[in-house]
Amino acid sequence: MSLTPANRRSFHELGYLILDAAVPPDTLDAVLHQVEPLYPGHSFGKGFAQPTRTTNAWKSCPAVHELAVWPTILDALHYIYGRHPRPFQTLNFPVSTEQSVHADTVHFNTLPGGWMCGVWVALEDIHADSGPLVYYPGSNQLPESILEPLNDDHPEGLKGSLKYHWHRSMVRLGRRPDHQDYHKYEVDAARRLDEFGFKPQFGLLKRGQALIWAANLMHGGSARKNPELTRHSQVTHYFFEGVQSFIPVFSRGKRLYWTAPEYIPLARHLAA
Ligand SMILES: O=C(O)CCC(=O)C(=O)O
Repeated sequence: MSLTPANRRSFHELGYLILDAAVPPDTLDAVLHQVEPLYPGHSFGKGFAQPTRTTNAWKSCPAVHELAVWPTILDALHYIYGRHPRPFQTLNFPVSTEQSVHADTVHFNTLPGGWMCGVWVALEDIHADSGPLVYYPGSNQLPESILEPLNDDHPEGLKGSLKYHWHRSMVRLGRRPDHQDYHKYEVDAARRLDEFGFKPQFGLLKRGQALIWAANLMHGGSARKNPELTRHSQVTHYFFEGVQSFIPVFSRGKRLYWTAPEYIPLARHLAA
């Protein structure tokens, strides 16, 4: 699929773009097959599958690596950003994470700003009841959130339950619950979406389609209406050449928490 200037403008305005990534079915099957053993003790058909993700499977699964550096995707990113993309993390999900709505700018950010994106690839046709990706077109234009000013600006009534919610959400994220303010961010994100009247859209993608999201686009995993359904997908996160990266949730004021990501090699096939 060749993109047009209109696609590029639309991406920067709305914060997302759906692309036919033209990945052959054999490659998508190979991803599914190779990540399966990385979900130990899974129970896709019975309630909540744990874990809901495996991180950086590209290191051991050649097909995950191949999808992370798939030429159609890299070319699309180069076209819409005008710089070479540099993949730095893969996530594979067997089901919806039900992860609260957030923008990646609180997890990964760059200097100069805005040079990060995520690409979510459907490994199967996505059913409306499986908990599709949810995203809020245009929310990428909101000012970026930072965690510190959120301290104590939430209603009193929420305080008792904050710790519990924050713990749950961090466990769902596959992280240790050690960012004390994270749930306050989620509460604030939901409040801002509501206040500015952003409407959700759901990623009912066909197998092999990809949704590119801008770093500041609000998105998450919607609720699984039918827990019997799988929702296999792969997300790859990218920075772009020539930028420095940091982790906002670990940064304090002007003291940014710089990172040196382990970039995913662009050569398509890993040595055996
Ligand atoms: O696919 C999902 O369930 C959520 C993915 C997500 O929000 C993310 O990777 O940042």
